Amino acid sequence: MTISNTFPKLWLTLVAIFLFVSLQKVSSSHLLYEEFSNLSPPVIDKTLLPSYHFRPPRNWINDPNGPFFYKGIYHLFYQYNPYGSVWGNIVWAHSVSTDLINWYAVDPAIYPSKPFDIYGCWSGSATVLPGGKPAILYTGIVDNFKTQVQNIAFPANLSDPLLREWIKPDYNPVIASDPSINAVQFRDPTTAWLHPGNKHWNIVIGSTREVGQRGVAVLYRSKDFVNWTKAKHPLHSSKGTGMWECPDFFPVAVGERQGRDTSATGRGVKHVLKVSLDRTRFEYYTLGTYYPARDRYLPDQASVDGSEGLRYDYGNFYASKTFFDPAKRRRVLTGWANESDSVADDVSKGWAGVILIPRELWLDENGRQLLQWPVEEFDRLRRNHISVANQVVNPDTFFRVNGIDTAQADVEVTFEISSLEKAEDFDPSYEGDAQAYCAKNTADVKGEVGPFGLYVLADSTLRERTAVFFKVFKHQRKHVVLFCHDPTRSTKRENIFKPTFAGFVDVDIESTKTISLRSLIDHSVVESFGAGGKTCITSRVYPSLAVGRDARLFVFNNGAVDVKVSELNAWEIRTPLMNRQI
Ligand code: DQQ
Repeated sequence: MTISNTFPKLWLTLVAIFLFVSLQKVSSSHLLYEEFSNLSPPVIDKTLLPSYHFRPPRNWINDPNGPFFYKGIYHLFYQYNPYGSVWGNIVWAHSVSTDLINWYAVDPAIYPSKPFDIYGCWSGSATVLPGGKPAILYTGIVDNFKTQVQNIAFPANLSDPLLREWIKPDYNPVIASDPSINAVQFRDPTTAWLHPGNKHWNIVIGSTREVGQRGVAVLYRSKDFVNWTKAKHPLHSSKGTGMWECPDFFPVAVGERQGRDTSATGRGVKHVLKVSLDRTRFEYYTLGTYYPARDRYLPDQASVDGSEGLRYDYGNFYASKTFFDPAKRRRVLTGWANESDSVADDVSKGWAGVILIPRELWLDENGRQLLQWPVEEFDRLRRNHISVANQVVNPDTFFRVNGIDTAQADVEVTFEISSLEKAEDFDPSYEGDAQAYCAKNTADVKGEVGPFGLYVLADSTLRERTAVFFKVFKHQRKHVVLFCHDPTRSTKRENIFKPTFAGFVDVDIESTKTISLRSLIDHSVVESFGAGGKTCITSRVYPSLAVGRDARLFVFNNGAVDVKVSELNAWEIRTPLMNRQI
């Protein structure tokens, strides 16, 4: 046996021993495994490493931070552990791109070095000030993790389009909590917007109040971006939702796909408030109206303001952030997907976490929800196209989509339902809880209209497969469409968390009888867009057979009525430039 053969095994044994004795602590929303936060394996296990989703070559990442566009370049920062593949030692790593798909890494922009951030540089946002100067507001951790403050940082050299160096002025922190705020639950400042009346800058910071477990978006304002004053009332708060992490507040155009600058207000826009719920690890958003005269945001009556509310993504998607892209006049959304394997797996594979494909985001013409779609630049990675047309999938059958490798692929398919007559009645006890329904009625449970959809990352025998599917029900003289990700058979490996995720799809299936699906498949990531981006779901899966060239794609129908694939287009996806250091 050679030394190089022995080394990884020794390493794994060490990891197992450490894990056994590990004491895990909770630091903010992230579990802190102190022993592992500085452990990096000698060799990275790339078997299931995503190829085209944004990641550094190794180690842990979480929240996307402060995306913005400057002098022709997109900047993306993210929470990064430079020393290990579990959460800890967090810095703002920094990458740059001209197309949001190919990325170069530059040195971390912000890292603990000053009394006002010595225990950590946590999430925050960027604002491009008039005249084009970007500013970052981020949360600094002080006082032995017991206090969170807000700091500012500016580029050292504005003539460098890569903005490699950032300066944290000594007058930081610019915002400290006051006695009315819980100092350990006070973080993640938003991008600022200009108040249309008094021209003050406004931001909100996520927090919570003990009484009523109220999630709070604390409002601050400033004339000069440096001196900030807390407003008397929060911009918004909601009972029973707990700590609001990573709030995001921005306008969307009514009746138009084009994005709006974060400071746009007034007629022709609605506002969106998104929060990430520390308690459930899901996000929700409301659509509503911003009243600048009262400094308040009020969600529309129809917009559920709590953990049952609308989500960008009903799967593994958290700590998201949008920015306005002035180059293409669009609002772009970035989000983080965590791993769902074990901590021991993450330590031994040497990497954890991905940023999902940036999505363009706009208001649905029905005004009831947002729509999302991968940014158009992503399509440039497509190669080796195959298509299928007008293929009927009879009940209890499936067929393989041949001709391309599908471990790294993009699939678009439109299903046509032969008849809705037989649709089952929807059990009202699942009303508002698509996920509970799909957890019980997985893709293998035979139905009437569906389940039908795709098996992705499947092996040739279908022992491993992740099902992405729809099911249609009757409900109060209408039809209800359910969209699910079922990874319960995604791997033969044990000790992998395989949560089923699901959402309802707001479509008029009676009149169209068709529904579309797009799935981006990337080794251990499945990111799906139902009905043109009305309902999105992301899952992390860890196949052991359906790996690399052995990964297959199938279309299936486990319902009792025919479904036709009116059109299916699939492409292999090229690996883009992914964070080469410059
Ligand atoms: N992650 C950051 C916090 C934020 C949390 C720390 C959300 O600022 O609240 O890494 O994932």
